[in-house]
Amino acid sequence: MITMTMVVNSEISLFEANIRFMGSLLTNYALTGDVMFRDKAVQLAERMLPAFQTETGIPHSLINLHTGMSRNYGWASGGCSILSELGTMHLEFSYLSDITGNPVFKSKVEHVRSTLRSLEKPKGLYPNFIHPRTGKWGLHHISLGALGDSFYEYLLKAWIQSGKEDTEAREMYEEAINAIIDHMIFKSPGGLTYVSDLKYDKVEHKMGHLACFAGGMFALGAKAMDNDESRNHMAYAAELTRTCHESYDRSVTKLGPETFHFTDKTEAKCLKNGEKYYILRPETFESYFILWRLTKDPKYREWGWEAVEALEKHCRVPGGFTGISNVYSVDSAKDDVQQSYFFAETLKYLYLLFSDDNLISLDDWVFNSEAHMLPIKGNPLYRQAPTTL
Ligand code: DMJ
Repeated sequence: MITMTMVVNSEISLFEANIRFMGSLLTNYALTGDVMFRDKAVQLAERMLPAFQTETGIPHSLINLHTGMSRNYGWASGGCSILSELGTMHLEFSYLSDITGNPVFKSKVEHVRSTLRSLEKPKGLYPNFIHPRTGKWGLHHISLGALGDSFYEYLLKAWIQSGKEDTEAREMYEEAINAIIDHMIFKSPGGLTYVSDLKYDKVEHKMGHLACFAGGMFALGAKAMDNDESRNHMAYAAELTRTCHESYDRSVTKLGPETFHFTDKTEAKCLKNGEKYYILRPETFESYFILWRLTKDPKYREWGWEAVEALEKHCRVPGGFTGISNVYSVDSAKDDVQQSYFFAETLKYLYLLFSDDNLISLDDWVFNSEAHMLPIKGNPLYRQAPTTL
């Protein structure tokens, strides 16, 4: 059969192409066994590979899939690559090698990870920026939210996905999370636990909505590690998720702002006008879902239902769902954008929160950063290529 491939001649984000397009192709292959999905994933990955052709092997952020030209954003600390982007390729590229028998994809992401591992880290923390030519850190901005988030998520999930064989991933996860616990987690005077951004030694005392995935990550890590640390990590999971719920509960719409601050006077509320928006993000519901599955505490379903009602009330419009610009106003302006992650993640996590545990069991699947499910080794749907067995 002759197939024709049209490749758009413009730049796209390597990270977004990976988590959204690659992730969904791989999930569809796992679920159906239809090689069309696997082969499309290979075509896409081969066109993404030139982004890794840098002096260090650390990929650029942007790639033109037609020409193979790649580069970084100018705003990213003098042309650096971004931690959450370069560190969020591992699940997909590693799985693609396993289902095709072609080691090239896995070798790229393994090299990125071992490069990161070999670097000296400030207080054991990973800055958000690294230069792909020099292999040196850029600005020492550190975050479990924007620009950092899914790097940590993928360390843990790579270990889980590998059937716990990938011990490098586990060690790096544990080291990174312990450094985060030591330097970035705080408790407010009102008793709310939050994970703050750091700029060098300066603590920002704010949490981004994106960082609300961390409750689920700590919980998943606690369950997978099953050791002396687990109880502690589970407590952080519950506390961080409660704080994210508070950021929703303290608004009139019962939806959470993009960032929320902790000062002497205010806790878990946004103090900056330009950051009071809610753009249909999933992270808080992702944590409700994982914590529900692992604890069976009914409050997570109650909180999830509050969210469903708030989405219906404030975000539903005749054509679908929209973001809003101010969660503290009942008649906020709407942004008229229905993000694709609303379907891939937000609705999926809310649906799974109210489903039986055996629908996409956490024992058999890991979710990529866009909530596309990838099988864990040992799941019969892993479909490993015979040559890699
Ligand atoms: C999603 O595209 C992914 O979860 C990504 O990793 C960061 N967050 C957005 C949705 O908020």
